[in-house]
Amino acid sequence: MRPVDEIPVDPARARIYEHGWQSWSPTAWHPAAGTSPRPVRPPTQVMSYRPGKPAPERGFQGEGLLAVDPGDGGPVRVYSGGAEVPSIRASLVDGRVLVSADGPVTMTTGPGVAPSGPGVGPAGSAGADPLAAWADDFARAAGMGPIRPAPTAWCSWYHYYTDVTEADILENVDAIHRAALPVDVIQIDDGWQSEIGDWLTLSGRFRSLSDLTARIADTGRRSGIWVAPFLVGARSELAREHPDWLIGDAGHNWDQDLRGLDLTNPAVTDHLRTVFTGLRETGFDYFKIDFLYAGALPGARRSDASPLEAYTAGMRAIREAIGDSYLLGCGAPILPSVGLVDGMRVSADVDPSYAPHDGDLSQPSQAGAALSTVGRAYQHGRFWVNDPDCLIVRPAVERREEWADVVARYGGLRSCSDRIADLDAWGLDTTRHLLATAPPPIPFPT
Ligand code: 9PG
Repeated sequence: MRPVDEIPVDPARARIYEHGWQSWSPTAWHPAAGTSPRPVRPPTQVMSYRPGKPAPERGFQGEGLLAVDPGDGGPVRVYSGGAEVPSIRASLVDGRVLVSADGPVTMTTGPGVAPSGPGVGPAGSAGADPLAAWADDFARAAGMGPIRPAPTAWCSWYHYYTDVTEADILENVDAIHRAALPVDVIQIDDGWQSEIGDWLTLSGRFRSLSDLTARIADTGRRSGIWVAPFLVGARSELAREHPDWLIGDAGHNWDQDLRGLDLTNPAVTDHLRTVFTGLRETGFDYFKIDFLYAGALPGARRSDASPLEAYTAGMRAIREAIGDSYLLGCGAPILPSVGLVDGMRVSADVDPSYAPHDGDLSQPSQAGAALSTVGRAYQHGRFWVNDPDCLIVRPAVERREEWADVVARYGGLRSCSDRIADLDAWGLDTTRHLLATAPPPIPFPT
């Protein structure tokens, strides 16, 4: 880490904005005297924070972006780095915020002070959001084209999880149709595939994807599918057949160790083209691509391309294969994905429980999902359409009205994920209303 700046602040009012590496990494404004969320269990550093870049014990570490509001009425200073996304640290020492970084960083000052609201900025402040101004410049530098409006979707994950069956999908297609819910896309999530990495074969709970997409099309809807294209499970056939395609440690989930793919290997990008071309031909034109961090793991690859050059090549191969299908990123390095996806998950997973089970705000919980949805609100309409994660409003969801309010205010992409039959009248009305009122792909009013 090299020193970058030293700012005298009002220690009681100063705030620091820490931008996390990927979709699930907590992202918010914090009191400068505090410490940001940390992984509670070791594998979480890789899976939900930044692999190989643990934050210091105290203070803050933004990945490619950090901002300091001195709390004395002075301008907000926004620190950001280039293509390799430096880690930028800040800590409060004797009335000064010390900023350091492990790569080149530039500083801009915002036109105003950070917006107010819980977790958003200092109480009582008002004015233009300096992060919005920074994001306008970043998008321009990334050569961003126009942002397409997102379709509305129903997603199988937050009720069925990995146990989802073809019959479950059809039950909900039918219920959505009968209730005339304004759902454009039926999105099949994790559980359809035979293994993580084996995207050409089905789990025992699905019989035929082409029959399923045809049934969905019969109701006038489109089909969407979840794939974790850069992730490989130890149990998969792909891991057995192509050990030379694998890189790094991508964590542990589904009771198995996980690796990433070497996206600098042309055989790997050819394989990805085959997978996505096949899914497109099966009738899908909406792709939720997940665990994308696994394509950008640190470490050596076949060619000497950097991890983020490799990541970009993998993303481009997918885009080529799916044409103008809708592309939603998830578990994705945020800043390196600008210009590569239509929509982006900007938060940790939502969950029927309000608080994360282990206290880690990168883990499934309404609190974690709301934190970064608010903390990245300015990215909507500038980088892509923000996906705050699915609306869930069945009676079993704790503090469901609060989650519906977050989606109403900060949700760009509107998707729902309850079993429709479980909804009571309030849940069904709220789902219908929020799906029908998706905002345009332009920045939220501040
Ligand atoms: C499917 C899910 C859903 C969800 C995604 C993603 O082990 N983990 O750290 C872990 C993190 C996130 C996660 C699952 C596991 O959720 O965000 O919407 O698609 O994958 O498995």
